[in-house]
Amino acid sequence: MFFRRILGLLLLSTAIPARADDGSQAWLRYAPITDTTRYATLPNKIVVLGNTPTDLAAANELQRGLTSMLGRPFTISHQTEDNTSAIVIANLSTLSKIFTLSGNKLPPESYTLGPKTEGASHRFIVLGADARGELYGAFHLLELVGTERPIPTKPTTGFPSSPIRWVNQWDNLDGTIERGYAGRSIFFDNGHVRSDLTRVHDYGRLLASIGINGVTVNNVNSDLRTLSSDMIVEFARIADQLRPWGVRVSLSVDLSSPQVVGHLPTFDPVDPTVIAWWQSKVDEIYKAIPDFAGFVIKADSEGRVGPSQYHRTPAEAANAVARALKPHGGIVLYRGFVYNNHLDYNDLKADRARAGYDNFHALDGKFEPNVVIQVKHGPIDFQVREPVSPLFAALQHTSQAIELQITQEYLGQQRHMVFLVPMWKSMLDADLRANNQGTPVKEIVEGKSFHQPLGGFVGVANVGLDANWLHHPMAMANLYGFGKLAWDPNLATDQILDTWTRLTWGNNPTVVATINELQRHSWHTYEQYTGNLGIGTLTNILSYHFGPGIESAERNGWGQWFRADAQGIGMDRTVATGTGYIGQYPPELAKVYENVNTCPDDLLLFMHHVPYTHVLHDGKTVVQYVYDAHYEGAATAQTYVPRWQTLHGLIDDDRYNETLKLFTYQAGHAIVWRDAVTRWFQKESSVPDKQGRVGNYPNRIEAENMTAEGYTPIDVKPWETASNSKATVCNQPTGCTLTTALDKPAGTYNISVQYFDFWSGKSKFSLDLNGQPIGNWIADDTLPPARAENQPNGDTSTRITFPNIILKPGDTLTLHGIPDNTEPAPVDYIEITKQ
Ligand code: GCV
Repeated sequence: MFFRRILGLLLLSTAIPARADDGSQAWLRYAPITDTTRYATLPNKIVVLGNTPTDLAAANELQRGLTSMLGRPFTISHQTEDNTSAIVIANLSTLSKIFTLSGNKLPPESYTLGPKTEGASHRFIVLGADARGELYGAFHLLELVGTERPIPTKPTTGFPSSPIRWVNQWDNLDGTIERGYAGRSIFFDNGHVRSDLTRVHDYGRLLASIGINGVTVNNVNSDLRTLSSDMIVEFARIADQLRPWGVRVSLSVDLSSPQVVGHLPTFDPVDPTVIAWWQSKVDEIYKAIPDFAGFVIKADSEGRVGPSQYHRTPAEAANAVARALKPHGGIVLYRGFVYNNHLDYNDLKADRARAGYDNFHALDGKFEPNVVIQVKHGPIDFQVREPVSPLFAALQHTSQAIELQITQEYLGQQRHMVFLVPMWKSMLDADLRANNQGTPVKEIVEGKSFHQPLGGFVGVANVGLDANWLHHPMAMANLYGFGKLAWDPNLATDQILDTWTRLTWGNNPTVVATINELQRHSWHTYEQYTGNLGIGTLTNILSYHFGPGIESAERNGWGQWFRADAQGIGMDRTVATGTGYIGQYPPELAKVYENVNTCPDDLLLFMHHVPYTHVLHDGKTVVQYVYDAHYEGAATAQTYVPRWQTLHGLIDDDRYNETLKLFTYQAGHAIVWRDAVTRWFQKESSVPDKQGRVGNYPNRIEAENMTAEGYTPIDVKPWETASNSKATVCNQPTGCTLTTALDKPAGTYNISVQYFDFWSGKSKFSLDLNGQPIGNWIADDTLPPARAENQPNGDTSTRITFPNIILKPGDTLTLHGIPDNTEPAPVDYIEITKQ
């Protein structure tokens, strides 16, 4: 008896392990909450008045979520007389079955939540303007319970900011995803729609829970078979999966389709045969997909054909397609991302940033009402920092949607944690001062500023088959945050973050505070170690947009230039002496940017060419700022692992370990970035780092300076992506060794090995101290994430660290490497730091 009590006490005092979690439920985990009493007034019965798949989805979701979170069974009934005490799910038309509605005017897709008590009957009403509104109301109620917040005590209404709240997926029909970093497509495989669309159904649920109402399922670089009759039948299967969730399918289409698919001699958008083709093709689509949302069009951009081939304008092309969609209620999202990628670097007036405005502003007012121009948030391409696109202010008679990128193409590809809501908020809140009035971007795209009928938000999501959708557990905050901002761009960053964290990781205060704090500044940190002062992400833009590759941006036709030379750096975009880009902004804002003294420092190098010694508002020179920011950012990235480790045991092991691995990787890669960028600036500017850090690494032993058996040194390209610009490689199948004698004072150290991990092989490594093993590992990470990369450079450089190693003078350290396939067990350096 006594022992049993002791055992019981022991069991009670042991933390209950969190349940296993593969991340697939994201923020819809419905984990049991601790204080269920405050929801005691929610009746156990759910009465759903309608019978459409969306009505039922709302009821099932409430049942599933409330049962799981509150730990008592909820039942679903369709009997209206059963509603004496019930949660009633209804919309404006179904509710009239039990109540007389007087003057209910809910905007489309909105909801009202609240109790309604009459005598002994206690009802909690989830009233949607329509079926989608019911669903959004149900998810809102579940969110309140999941975050342990009070539920409404009087009717509370929620409504979306704008009608377009879409995600784009850049999925190819073969199953790959352009700029996708979380596995293969959930939609396609091997040229067809997948037979098993379970994940698509689950994706619809996730999207509905954050108010998204449309998905463009295929890449904007559209496969030319997209509009073939066979494919349309297949796309209809995707639409069937998403329909219950109120999510409509749209397609990216290539403007040459009338010619390629329809076999017409032309695709000239004003040709009558082409117009007729679009009409019959659209009619065919609506037969298969009655709620089809419309088309996204990328044309005259990055090798895609377009109306310019026939000397037609984007308006003529967009309108031809839009007129075909109009009778069915469909829309065209025509992308503003039209630019020439063969610019002349020697032309000092050439400027890619000008392209959006130059191509579209004269067309303002010439588009059909069901055309929306989809504008990337900045004028270049989702860099770590850009000004907001001036096109938003220039289109005052045209509906617009802002395109934001959830997939982290230039922002660490879901191997670095970068919480993007603060960046998006800065774009949405940016006040362009069009017509000398307050015109924040969010109000322009909502259609408010210029009284446009349509508008909204498009997020490039690129989820994949990885169980947790985006690969990095933290990255899901971006998908969630995108939906929340599209619903209400006035929501505060902290509110979005805190809600996501609670729903995803639980309400434990330590967990919530730690994760919120990790995420909150992560964009700033990433900016610090990848590209400062508006210069852009200094990544290899000719390759995977992942690791550092600084000069790749210069001297080519892509126009992501920063025009560095020995004296200075930055694009002169002024009206006075530069490309004139600044003149595309409304005058009040242009005046701020034009003057180097009033231009905000974080956009300085985007707008101006300045000497490296130009003094910023905080008193630092440009070059010293770059050094300091990189050291500070990389140092912050080193704190992620120990901060995360404080959560061990407080969250499930699966997601704990997955995140720990990613933070460990990020810490190492942040150092690769730091060293590459700071060394490059020091070389280019010839201005040394005042703190003497750059190029001076006293704790490093370069691999090429160690005693080698079999290993040979090679030059790394670009030079800045390896320490001392060299790696050593082993071309002996049996393996090679690097040995060094240590002269460290006796003590406890961390030993890090910086090596390169290619896709093409799984080299084996082991590290010995005085012949005793410290550790061994296999270079089997799939880095860079997107594709195969088989060179030592900033994409493939990675590190492993062994902590708590006791050293004394005279120790001998030996690294063994065994190559695999075409990966020659490449090594950069070993770094030994005091614990
Ligand atoms: C889908 C950038 C990306 C491309 C992308 C393009 C676009 O250039 O690197 O992968 O193509 O933008 O948005 O169309």
